[in-house]
Amino acid sequence: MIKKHLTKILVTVIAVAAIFFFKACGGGGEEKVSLNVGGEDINAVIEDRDLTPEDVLAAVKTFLPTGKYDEYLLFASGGHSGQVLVIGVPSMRLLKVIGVFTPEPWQGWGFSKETKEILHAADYDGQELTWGDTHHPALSETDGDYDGQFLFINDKANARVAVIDLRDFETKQIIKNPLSLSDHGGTMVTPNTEWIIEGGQYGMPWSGEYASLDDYNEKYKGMVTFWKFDREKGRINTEESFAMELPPYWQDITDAGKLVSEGWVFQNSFNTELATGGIEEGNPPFEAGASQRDMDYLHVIHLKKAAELFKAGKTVKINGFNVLTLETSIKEGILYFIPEPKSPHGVDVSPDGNYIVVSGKLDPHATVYSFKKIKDAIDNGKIKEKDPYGVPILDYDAVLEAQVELGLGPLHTQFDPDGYAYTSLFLESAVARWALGGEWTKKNGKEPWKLVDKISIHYNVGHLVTAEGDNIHPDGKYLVSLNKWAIDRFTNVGPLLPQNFQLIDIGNTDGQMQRLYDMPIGIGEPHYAQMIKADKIKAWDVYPEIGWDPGTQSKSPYGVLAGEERVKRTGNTVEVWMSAVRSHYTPERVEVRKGDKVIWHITNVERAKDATHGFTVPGYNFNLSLEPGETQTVEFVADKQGVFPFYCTEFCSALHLEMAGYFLVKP
Ligand code: K7E
Ligand code: CUA
Repeated sequence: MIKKHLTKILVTVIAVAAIFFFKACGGGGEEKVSLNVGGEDINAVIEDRDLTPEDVLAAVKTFLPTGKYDEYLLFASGGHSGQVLVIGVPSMRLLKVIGVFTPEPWQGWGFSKETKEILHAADYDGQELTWGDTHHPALSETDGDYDGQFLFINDKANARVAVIDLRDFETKQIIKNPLSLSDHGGTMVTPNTEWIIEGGQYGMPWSGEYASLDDYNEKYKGMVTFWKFDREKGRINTEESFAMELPPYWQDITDAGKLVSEGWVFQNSFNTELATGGIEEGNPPFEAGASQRDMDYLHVIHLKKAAELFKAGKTVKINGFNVLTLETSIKEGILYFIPEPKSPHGVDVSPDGNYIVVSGKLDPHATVYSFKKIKDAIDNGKIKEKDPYGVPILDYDAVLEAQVELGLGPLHTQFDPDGYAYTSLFLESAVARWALGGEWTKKNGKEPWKLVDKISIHYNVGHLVTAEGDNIHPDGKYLVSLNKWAIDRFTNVGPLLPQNFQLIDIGNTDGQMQRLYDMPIGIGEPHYAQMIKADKIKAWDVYPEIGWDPGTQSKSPYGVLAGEERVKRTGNTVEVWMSAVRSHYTPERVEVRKGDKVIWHITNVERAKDATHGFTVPGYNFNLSLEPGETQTVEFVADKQGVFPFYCTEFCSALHLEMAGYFLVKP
C-alpha cells in the first residue's frame, strides 16, 4: 500500500518534469496541469522553490525514498581526517565513516586494546601517529574487477598503508613503509590483488638516514613498494613484500597494467630536474625548479619479473626490508622510462589494458601510450638514451599512440563501457568526455582520440570517478567529480570551506553529461574515490559468533556468554569479563584499589541486528563500540581514586539510561 503510494508520487514527479520540459521547449499550450499529492500542488512547490526543469529531473534521478537502497557505493578517501567515507550513489548520502589512521570515538577505533594495537602498529620511531593524509582508496579485484572484499588506502603524510575488511568495514592492518616517509602512488592493486602498490613521492635518503641536500643526486632515493596481499588471511605479508629503488625524481601516481599489460606497472614522476629548493639561498623555488624541463619520465616497471628476481634472492636488505637496487633493476631490464609531458599527475590504464593515459597539469593534452608499442620498443631495443642514473629511455615517438587536446590542467582519467574516457580539468573547472581509439572506436562510432563533450564543475576538480571506472568492465552511468574548491556553492560556514563532490549523469552517451547533485564534504580533502556496484559487497549483519574479535576476525579468548561473567584479582591486576545486553552490564559493580592494573573485557552478547552498546568510564578517556557479538578489551591503571559511573554510550533501548554501573577506586 505504502509502496504503491510512493510509486505514484514518483510517477507524478516524473510527469511534472516531463511537463516542464514540454513547456520549456515551447511545445505546450498554456493550460496548467494540476498535480496534487495530499492536497499539495507539485507545480506550486516547484515554482515556489524556483526549480528549473533540469533541477526537477536531477531531483527525480537522485532522490531515494525511505527504505530504498543506492545502486552504488562510493568509497572516498577522507583526506586529512585519516578516514574513509562510504557514500551511496546516486543519493549521495553518507552511510559510514571508517576509522583508519585516526582514532574515531563512536566506533571505539583506537581506544580498545585490540584497535590500539592495529592503529599504532605503524607509528614512526616512537612517535604516536594520530592522523593521516589519506589519498587513494583501492578496492580489491578479482580478474580485474572489484570483488567487494577488501579496501586499501595510503597515508601520504607518513607513508603508511591500511587494509580494511569489507565484511565489517573495519581497519585490520596498518603498515609503515620502512624506506620512506612520503608516499603518493598508492594504493593501487594488481588485477588479482596479489600486490598492493605504494609509490613514493618526495625524494629522501632511506628513512632514518641523514644526508645533506648538496648530496641530493647520490644520497636521496625514490621508491616503489609492492606489498604482498594474503587474501586468505586478509593481511599484507611484509616478509613476502619488496621495494624497488628508483632515482630521486618525485614519483607520483601509479597504475597497474591489466589484461594485455598485466604484470606491468606504470608510475609518473616529476622533478626530474632534481631541484632541491632553497629560494632563501637564491635557488629557484620548487615550483619553478621542478618545472623547467619539457619532459619528465613515465616509469615502466616489469612487476612480474621484479617479483621473480625477488624470489630468486636478488634483493638486498635495507632497514630490514627487501629492496631491488636500481643497479639490479637496470641490469635485469625491469625498469624503463618514457618521456611524458611536463609535470604529469595522472596515469590511468584503459579497461582493455592497451592504453596508458597520462595527463600533465601544465599541458592541455592527454598523452596516450600504446602498451603494444611499449612492449615492442623494449623487445626491439628502441632506446634513444639513458637518464643520468643509467635507466634506458624508450623512444617517445615509437610508443606514443595519440595526443588528445582536452583543455586546461588535465589530471585524472576514468572510463565507461562505451569507449569514452573522462578526464578532470583542474584549471578549467570542467570534466572532458573523449573518445578512445583502436577497438573502442567500434563501440561508439566516434572519431578516435577526440574530445566529444565537456561539462563545467564547481570548482577545481582533482580526481574524478566513474562507476567501476578503473575496472576492466566499467559501468559508466555516474561520475563523481571531486572538487577542491566550493566558493559559492554552499551557505557560508567561515573561511574553511567544504570540498564539493558533484554527481554527474554520464549515462546518456549520445547526448550530454548532466550535473545532478552537490555534496559538501566537511572533514578533509578526499583525493580519490572508487565506485562499486553495491550488491557486490557482502557485509555481515552481526558478528558471526558471540565473543568475536574484529581485529583478528576470529573468536576472542576473552569473550563470554551470559552467565560466564566474572572478576578476578591476581596480585595488583584486576581482570573483568563483562557482558552487555539490553539493558544491563554484568557485573554492574567493579571495585579496585588505587594503582591496580585493570583489564576489562566486554562482550556484547546480542544477536539482534543494530543492537550496539557502548562503554565508557569517565575520566579514563576511552569509548568502546560493541556491535552484536563483539568482544573488546580496555586496559588502564586505576590511578585516579573515587567513584566513576560507567555507562552505555549508545541509545540502545528504552532503558538505555539505566544501562550503567559503578567503578569504584578505593584509596
Ligand atoms: Cu590529490 Cu591522486 Cu593525491 Cu590528484 S591526488 S588531485
Ligand atoms: Cu546499551 Cu545503551
